[in-house]
Amino acid sequence: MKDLESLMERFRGGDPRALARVISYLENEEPVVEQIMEQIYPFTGKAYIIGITGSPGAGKSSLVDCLTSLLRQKGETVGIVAVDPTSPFTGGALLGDRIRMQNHATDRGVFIRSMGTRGSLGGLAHTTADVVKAMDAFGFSRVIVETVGVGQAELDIMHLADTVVVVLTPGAGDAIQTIKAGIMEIADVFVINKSDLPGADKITAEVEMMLDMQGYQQKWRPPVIKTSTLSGQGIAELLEAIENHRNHLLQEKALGEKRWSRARNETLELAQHIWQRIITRELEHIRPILDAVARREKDPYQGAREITSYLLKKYNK
Ligand SMILES: Nc1nc2c(ncn2[C@@H]2O[C@H](COP(=O)(O)OP(=O)(O)O)[C@@H](O)[C@H]2O)c(=O)[nH]1
Ligand SMILES: [Mg+2]
Repeated sequence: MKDLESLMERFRGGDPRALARVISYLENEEPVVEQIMEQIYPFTGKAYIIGITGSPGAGKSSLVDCLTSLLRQKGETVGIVAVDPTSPFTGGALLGDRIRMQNHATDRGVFIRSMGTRGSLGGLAHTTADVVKAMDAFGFSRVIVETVGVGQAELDIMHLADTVVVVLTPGAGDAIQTIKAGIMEIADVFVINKSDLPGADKITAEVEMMLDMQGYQQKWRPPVIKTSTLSGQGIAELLEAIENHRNHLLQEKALGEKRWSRARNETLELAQHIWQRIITRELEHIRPILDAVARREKDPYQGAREITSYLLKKYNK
């Protein structure tokens, strides 16, 4: 494909419009995805990936904005993926986000992309992982993934981060709800944002207490950091905590392991999705086997074996 060749050339040359185009392809699951991945994957693995999750309105985007400014001061380049599955505006952004983004609009060292409900083969988490790879391959030294922490999909998305930051705010029940959502377990760093509001100390103590109760056998105890994006309080400390966690992973040789199991899971999931698709596509052909099981002429195990051997024969090329 000729177009792809010139697109990739511009991508390698650092043209942000080429990156935007590549991401659109990845999001829309065009057949070209596989060709793009073949080209960009060898260049991935250099960026450090930071995940930021928390309830809507917790201040995630504001924190990303502050962190980005600080990272830029330190000479890092930053790719940002904002994932909001609840937003119907695919590729769009909330008004507040748009205004914030303007702080970095003219900065070549920053690239921001919003993603909505659109998922492809493997769903939103998988597409997000591919978009992160594109930013990584493009050469950003840090990629930040912001996602609304409400359910399993967001937890899945956070698995692609090297360091996961969970954002809480002063307010009744917030900490307790977070445990229920299973987010507590994936946090490497806790942030109590809006600590300019009353109640910040209380929730900080609550989280520390929960960490105490977990009776940390792990070598890393997530720090709890109070921030305010209004005053800038705690932002430098947050970045330091992220870098500390990164150093911890490197020291323990845990970063490589983390990334190894990520690559493994991703590949296996993809293979499973491919098989699921094949089965769906072949439903008409395997129908007689299913009917035979329904008539109790074959048992389900026998039926499954026959389907498998039929598919293996057919797709063995
Ligand atoms: N008081 C206070 N408000 C904040 C702080 N950070 C963000 N906000 C406000 O909280 C609202 C939601 O922020 P946003 O960053 O969009 O949250 P997100 O939905 O988690 O991305 C906005 O009106 C922000 O101005 C903070 O540190 N203190
Ligand atoms: Mg946001």
